[in-house]
Amino acid sequence: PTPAPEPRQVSETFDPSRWREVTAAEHGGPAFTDITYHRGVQRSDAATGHDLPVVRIAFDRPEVRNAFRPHTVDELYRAIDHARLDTGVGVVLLTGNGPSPKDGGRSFCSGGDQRIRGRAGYEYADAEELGETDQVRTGSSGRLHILEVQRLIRTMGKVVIAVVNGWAAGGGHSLHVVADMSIASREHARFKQTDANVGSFDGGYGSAYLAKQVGQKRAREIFFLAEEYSAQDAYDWGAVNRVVDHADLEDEALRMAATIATKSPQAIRILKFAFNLTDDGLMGQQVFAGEATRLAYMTDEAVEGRDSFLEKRDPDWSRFPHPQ
Ligand code: S0N
Repeated sequence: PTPAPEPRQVSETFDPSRWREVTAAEHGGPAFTDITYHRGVQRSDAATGHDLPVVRIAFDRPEVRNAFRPHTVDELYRAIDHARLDTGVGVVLLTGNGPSPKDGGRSFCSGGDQRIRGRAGYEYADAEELGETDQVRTGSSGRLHILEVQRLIRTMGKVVIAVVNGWAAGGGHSLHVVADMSIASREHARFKQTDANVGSFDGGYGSAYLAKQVGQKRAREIFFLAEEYSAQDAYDWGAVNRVVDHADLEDEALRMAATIATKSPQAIRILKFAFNLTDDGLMGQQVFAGEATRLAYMTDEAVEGRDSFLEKRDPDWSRFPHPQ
């Protein structure tokens, strides 16, 4: 096969020799403008384009600290969902490109773009910003659908790692909270929950699930004081898994992804849902129980149930034991 061209350098932490761009033709939608989407490639096999089971999805609005507008969220949802549906992908790295060309500031994500926040949510700027699919999906101008992305991350049977290269603020902080794991740049990761500064609040995973991670008192402090804290603070409080040198951030994230890829996909999937279950209430039970149903479908007993219906006869369960 023709070797894929090396992708453009989208970020200072990005190594183009380890990634190929997932093209619009491949993900089946319009080309992304607010995010970048890459698939990991085996370094030694880069010429043959041998894919690794990991993708890198990054906010690409560094001039506004990677704040998201509705269009960004549409793209983010599409890319994550594409990775969810790809059975060759086991791990999603979620990060932010940068630094900012304006002032060199680094950011993972600074949450909702406050410039276009309206009274009913975040508003699409104009018809041009709306892709065809967006128009079908929205039907109205105001959106708060970052919460849909949170639920997608939560309910997909793959591991999502937040690679925090700079600011994680507001809704960006919430995305790191909802990710399965977080890895942070020692020098540049900064955490700040600004929701209450701007009269916007994540009363779901961003706050209540954060409290499960760092404890009630600390979570309330993070929201009520909205102070800045470092990667080391986040690590000490149990909110991030690893703190690494900025230059090693994506290398280490890829190493984590490669390790996860050596494990049983089914075990990882079911463990993720098991970890989620009690915090997600009946939805957690539904997702976990769906796995039980999926596994049951693989048994002769379930096949007998289906076949008996299709063959218009009573099922014969006599071959199947009643487990103790
Ligand atoms: C990130 C901060 C702390 C960085 O500070 P720093 O380094 O001093 O940079 P600035 O000079 O402040 O910023 C550089 C340029 O970037 C623009 N900018 C930064 N953040 C945003 C933003 N969120 N929206 C729009 N523009 C942004 C600055 O204006 C500046 O531009 P110029 O150069 O032109 O002056 C600092 O920037 C900061 O505090 N940012 C704001 C963080 C914030 O409050 N975010 C919003 C919080 N709320 C949400 O995210 C809600 C999201 C949501 O949809 C939601 C809804 C319901 C339930 C849950 C959620 C949820 O997900 O949370």
